[in-house]
Amino acid sequence: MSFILYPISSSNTYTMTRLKFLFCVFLSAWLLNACSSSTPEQTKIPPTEIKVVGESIAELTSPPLVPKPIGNREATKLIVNMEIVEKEGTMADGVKYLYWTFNGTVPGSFIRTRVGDEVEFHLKNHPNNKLPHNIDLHAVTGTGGGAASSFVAPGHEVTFSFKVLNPGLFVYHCATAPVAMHIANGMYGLILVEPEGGLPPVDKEYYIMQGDFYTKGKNGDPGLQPFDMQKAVDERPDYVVFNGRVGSLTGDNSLKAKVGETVRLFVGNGGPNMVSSFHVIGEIFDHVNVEGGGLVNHNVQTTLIPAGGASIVDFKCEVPGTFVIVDHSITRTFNKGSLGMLTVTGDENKQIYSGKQTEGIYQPEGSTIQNMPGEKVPDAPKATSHEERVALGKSVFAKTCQACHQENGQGIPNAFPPLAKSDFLNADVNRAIGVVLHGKTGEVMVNGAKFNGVMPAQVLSDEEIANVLTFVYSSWGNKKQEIKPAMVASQRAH
Ligand code: HEC
Ligand SMILES: [Cu+2]
Repeated sequence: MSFILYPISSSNTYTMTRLKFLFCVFLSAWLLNACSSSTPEQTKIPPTEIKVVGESIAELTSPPLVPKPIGNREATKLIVNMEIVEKEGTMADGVKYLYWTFNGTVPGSFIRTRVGDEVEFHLKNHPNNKLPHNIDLHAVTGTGGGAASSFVAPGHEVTFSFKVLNPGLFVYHCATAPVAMHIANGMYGLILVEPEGGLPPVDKEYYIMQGDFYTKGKNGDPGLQPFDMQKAVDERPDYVVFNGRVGSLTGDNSLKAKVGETVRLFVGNGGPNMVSSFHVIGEIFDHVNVEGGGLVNHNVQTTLIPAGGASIVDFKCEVPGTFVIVDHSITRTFNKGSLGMLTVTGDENKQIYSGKQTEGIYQPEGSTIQNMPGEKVPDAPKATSHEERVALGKSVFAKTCQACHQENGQGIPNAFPPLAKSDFLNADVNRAIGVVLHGKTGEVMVNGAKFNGVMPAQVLSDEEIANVLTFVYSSWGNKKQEIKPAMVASQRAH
């Protein structure tokens, strides 16, 4: 947390002038000329009249990097050289995709300007490309954001100029028909327009852009995957990712910072369709330039980034750890790829975050006895017959297993495997006892379907485990076996 004033809007001085003016009008009704002695406010130069000094070539960077801050430099003529490249790349392990790119990356190069700059944009379409393209920059005031003037065939270059009038973080994208296809193939990026005097300094700045991808095959299907227009029309993406691919910001690619540093993320959403619920797990944004504009919000958990929109967020890294960057529309994160990481190194601060202090057993709803580790499990009634064991086991099942495996043992696809007619269960009794005793993680195949979840170890007595498994084995088409407490005891000893 910090409380620096945080304007990106250069209209703040204007607002102040107005307020002061109204204040004066109000006051002067009571005290004649009370304000007349004050010198006239230094009036802000309208952006259209900001003088351009000299000329320079824009520094462009590939994600997740951004060019260095503008700081106090005067408005200038800024030359931007952008090359369109159609090229094959990796969407995920074993999955290839033919990307269409601005400067060879998805998202395209980051462009950093300041209000009043006169941008001379050179757009080149590589001769090996198959298609014409163009660019629509949301920072442009003018028809099509430059699209009409920038339409360019393979092997050609076009030039157009614009003056940047509004500070903020803006998306650029290709706008050649079919637009959805050009965007879906990766043709988007960000252009930052800094206000007069620049943004408040921070220690680290990074560039992240979300995009949704539509492939002929399902998520994970290997090989070169062509674009699927119908899925795009239906808004059913197979991949929702940061920076063009699964894993662009994880492991070795994760963003880095040190404890004590402030981090600013320039976050865009290329879409073409999905709206992002942008969140960093374990951090709170100290400032958010809402929608990339001049409105600054504070203390924000999740910020909404529209398709074709952006946001600037920053926060201070107070404690070390891995902070997971997500679209909080969470199946996208865990099933479609929108997961990144920020690794913060440095000293712990136990006052801000203690880490794990104690651990007890927590069982989900419908569960049984809550025992602390080492506590004795209470005695359960002893069954004297198979039928009695089934009856007792049924109530253990209802209290303990049903929440996950469901009332008739049918499970839930992709989450909890079935116990009804389970080939895995019926193949090996001791293994099944082991699963209940010790829990289970990792991949498991049940009746031809893959599961990869976590079954917590069950805190039950030998008697109860014998009962519940006897009930399970005697129900729903399973192989009618009685499990004796001694069998459980011998597995427990393993
Ligand atoms: C919190 C949810 C949860 C609870 C409660 C739970 N399980 Fe499971 N169970 C799972 C998951 C998830 C798996 C698959 C684990 C994996 O992917 O490795 C599983 C796997 C199994 C398997 C092996 C796979 C199969 O379908 O044959 C058996 C047997 C089993 N559980 C029995 C039980 C019994 C009996 C109980 C109650 C005493 C129970 N489970 C309670 C979630 C649960
Ligand atoms: Cu294009």
